[in-house]
Amino acid sequence: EAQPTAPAARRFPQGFLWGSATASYQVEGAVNEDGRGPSIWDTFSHTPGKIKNNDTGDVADDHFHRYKEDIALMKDLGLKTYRFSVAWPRVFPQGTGTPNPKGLDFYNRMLDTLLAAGIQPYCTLFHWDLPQTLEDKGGWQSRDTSEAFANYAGYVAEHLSDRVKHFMTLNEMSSFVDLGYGNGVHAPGLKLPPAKLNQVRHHAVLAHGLGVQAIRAHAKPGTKVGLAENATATVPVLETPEHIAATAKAYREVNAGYLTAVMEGRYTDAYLHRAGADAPKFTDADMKAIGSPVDFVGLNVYNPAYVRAAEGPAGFAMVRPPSSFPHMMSPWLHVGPEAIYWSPKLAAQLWNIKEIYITENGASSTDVLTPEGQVFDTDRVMFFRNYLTQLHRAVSEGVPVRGYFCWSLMDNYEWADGYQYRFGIHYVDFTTQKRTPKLSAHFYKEVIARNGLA
Ligand code: GBH
Repeated sequence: EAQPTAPAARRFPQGFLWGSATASYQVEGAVNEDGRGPSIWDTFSHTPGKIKNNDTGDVADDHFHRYKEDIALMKDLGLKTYRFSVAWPRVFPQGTGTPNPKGLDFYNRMLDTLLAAGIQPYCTLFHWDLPQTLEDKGGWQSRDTSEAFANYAGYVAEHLSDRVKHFMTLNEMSSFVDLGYGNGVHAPGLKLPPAKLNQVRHHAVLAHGLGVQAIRAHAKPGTKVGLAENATATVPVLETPEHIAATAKAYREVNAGYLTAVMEGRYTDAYLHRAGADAPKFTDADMKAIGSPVDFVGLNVYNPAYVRAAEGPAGFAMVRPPSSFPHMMSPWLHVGPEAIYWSPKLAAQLWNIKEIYITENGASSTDVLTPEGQVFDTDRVMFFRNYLTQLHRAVSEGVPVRGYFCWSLMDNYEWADGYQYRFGIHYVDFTTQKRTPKLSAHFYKEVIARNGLA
C-alpha cells in the first residue's frame, strides 16, 4: 500500500540513500568454511574471560548461509543500500601472499543477490577481523600490516568493483586501535604504552592512505573510495557563537590522530606537541599517502561529546555527561541526537567535504519477544526518531549528507558485549536463527517509504 510522502518540512532530498549496515565477524559465522583463516577475533573470543558469557562469533547470525533470507528482509524494508564488510581472512587466509580462490565466492553470491534485489552495495574492507597470522608478526604495531592491507584492498577492489561502486577502507580506526591496543577490551587485547600506541595509530591511518591508492590503481574507473570513522562527535553545550567556535576547534583536535590526519595529510601541531617524545615516527611520504584525497567520508555517529568554550591555548574544554544523563543499554551510548547534526556539519565545514554518509547510527537494548512473537522496541524507535530529526536539520541546511545506514540490520555479535546487547531492527533468536522485524523495522520502513519523518 502506498505511503504518503512526508510533509515538505520533514522530507529528505530526492534520492537520499536509506541503508542499513553489518560487519563480517558480527554476522557471518562459518568461521572455518571455504578456507577462511583465523582472525584476531576468533582468538580473542575463544580466550576465556574476554567476552560477556564467553560468546563467540563462530555462528553469529549464520549470515554466510542465510544471506538470501537477509537480503529478502532488506528488500521488504525498501532499503536502497546495504553496507557490509569483507572478511580479510576469507580472501587472504594468511593476511598476505596467495589469495584463497574460494574467499571472494561468498561475496560474489551475496552481491549478485543484492543487486538482483535492486540494493546498492557499500563495501567496508576492514571491520576489525585482522588475520591472526599478521597479528603474530606484530599486527598493527608493524607497518608491514599497512602494506598488507593495501595489497588486500587492491585485490578486492579489482574483483568486486564491477558491482561495488563505493569502498570504505577501515571502519573506526579510533575504536579498534584504542580498544584493541590501548585498553585491551577488544582483540588482540593489548595495553600498549603511549609511544607504541601512537605508532599503531599511525599504521592505521597509513593503511587507509595506502589502501586508497591501491583501490584507485586496481578498481574500475568511477569507483569511489572513502572510510567509515567514528570521529568523536563534539556538540556545543549551548548553541551560542563562542561555544560553537570552540566545538569546531575541539572536533579537529580530538580527532587529530585519525580523521583530521586523513583529511589534512598532517598531524596537527597540538597533537604532536601533546604526544611529545611519544609522537609516532613517520615520513613525509607517509603523510602524503595518508592525505590521499577521498571521494566521500563516512561518519559513524552514536554518543555526543559535549564541549564548552574555555580560556587557554586550546580554546575548548570537554564536559563530561552528568550522572543522570540518559543512555541506551550500552553505558557509553548517551542519547544526544544533536551529535548527528554537528558531526557531519563540522566535518563538512572544516574540510570542505562534498559527500558524507552516516555509515552507522543505532541503539542497544535487551529486547524480548512478546508471547505473540513481537518486539515493541519503543526505546529504539524513540532513539531513531530523535536522531533522524537532527539529521534532517543538517540536510535541510545543506550539509552534504547523501545517505544514512542504521546499525544494524539485525541483532548480532556485539564484540566484548557478546549477544546480550542487541542493536538490530530485526530480532534474532540465536538458537533457531529466526529473524523477526521489531517495531523499529516497521518505523524505518515508513521513513524510507515516505522519504522522511511523519
Ligand atoms: C560501532 O562502534 C562499531 O562499528 C560496530 O561494529 C558496533 O557493533 C556498533 O558500533 C555498536 O557498538 O566499552 O566503555 O570502552 C561504536 C563506537 C566506540 C562504541 C568504543 C563502544 C567502547 C566503550 N564504539 N566504545 S567501552
